Amino acid sequence: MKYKVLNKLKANMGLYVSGEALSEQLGVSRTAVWKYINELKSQGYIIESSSKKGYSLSEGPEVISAYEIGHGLETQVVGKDIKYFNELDSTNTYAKLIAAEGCADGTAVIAEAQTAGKGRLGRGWSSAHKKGIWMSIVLRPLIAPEEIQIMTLAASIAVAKAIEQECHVRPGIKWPNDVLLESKKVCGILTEMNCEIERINFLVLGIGINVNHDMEDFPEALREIAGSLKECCGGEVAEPKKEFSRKNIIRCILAELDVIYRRLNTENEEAYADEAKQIVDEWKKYSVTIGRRVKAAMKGQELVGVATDITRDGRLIIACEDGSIREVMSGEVSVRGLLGYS
Ligand code: BTX
Repeated sequence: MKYKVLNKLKANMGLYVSGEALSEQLGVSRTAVWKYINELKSQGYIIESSSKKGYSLSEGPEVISAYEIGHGLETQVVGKDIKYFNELDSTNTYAKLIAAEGCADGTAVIAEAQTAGKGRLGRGWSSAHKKGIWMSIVLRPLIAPEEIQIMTLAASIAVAKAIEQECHVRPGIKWPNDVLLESKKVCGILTEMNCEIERINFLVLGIGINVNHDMEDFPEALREIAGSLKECCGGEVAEPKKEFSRKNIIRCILAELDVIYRRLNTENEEAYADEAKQIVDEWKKYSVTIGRRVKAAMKGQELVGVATDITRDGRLIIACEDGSIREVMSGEVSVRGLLGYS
């Protein structure tokens, strides 16, 4: 009902709607209307109240909520259930918890801030309040555990496409799934999996995107390598930079992932192979890794060479300086010229 009140106000943006009209049209008491208005205000909506004229919603800072993201979202699996929080330690940690308790396939967990955001390999992820997108998606794919990399490539493609749509720039993807703009890291993806030998019970795709950060919103140690959409494509320095809609970007990612996930989630091997090939081909179009000199840490060994391609299941192929050809499945790969590797 609260959102019915909101929709009436949205339909009359900037104009007053009387408490009486709202109460009559929605069939609730005026006290109930007043209660819903207060709840909406506490969520961040800017609503003027006048004892004579009623209530008026004005354009204010973007409000994100499960309702705002999910309303009108035409996905079939991904984002059908959205859990929204003002703050969590880590959306991945929470998502794993609810996944183990049996939450629906495609459930998305979103927080305005993370107090212990996680990066890969035990690293941290800086997650400033209301500046970025800190989101984890629970998936229960039919694919084998060793094919999981394809899902993380798919996630980075969904993020890249969402950035293209919202910011009208083309990002690059550093293997496996750092999304970069102007050589700065604007997005990181952490995939965690719970599996048996032959099947995945669930996986959690954790997506962190720096959206409306100014440089001072990043800890000092990150300012050389981290960037935000606002910093990288919000306009000239002299002008107030443009902020981007986190809601639109989230909705776009959920929609993209929904399509890819449903196509991949098939027991028909030919259809799966075809879809995986399309993902790999699409990923390569965004790659800022292939054809570049790379350093990779693998089982305590350092591989140095040129990244030549990725395999059908997303492994990076490196033509090493010692003449060997190696495939890297996970771990850290530095690309010369990017993020501090010179
Ligand atoms: P990563 O290991 O590739 O990147 C982590 C490294 O990146 C850090 O060690 C630091 O140097 C740098 N870094 C930390 N925070 C940021 C930032 N905001 N922007 C740019 N660089 C940064 C990438 O790991 C995976 C990150 C996933 C984050 C999401 S957020 C939602 C979900 N929940 C959660 O706890 N993690 C994921």
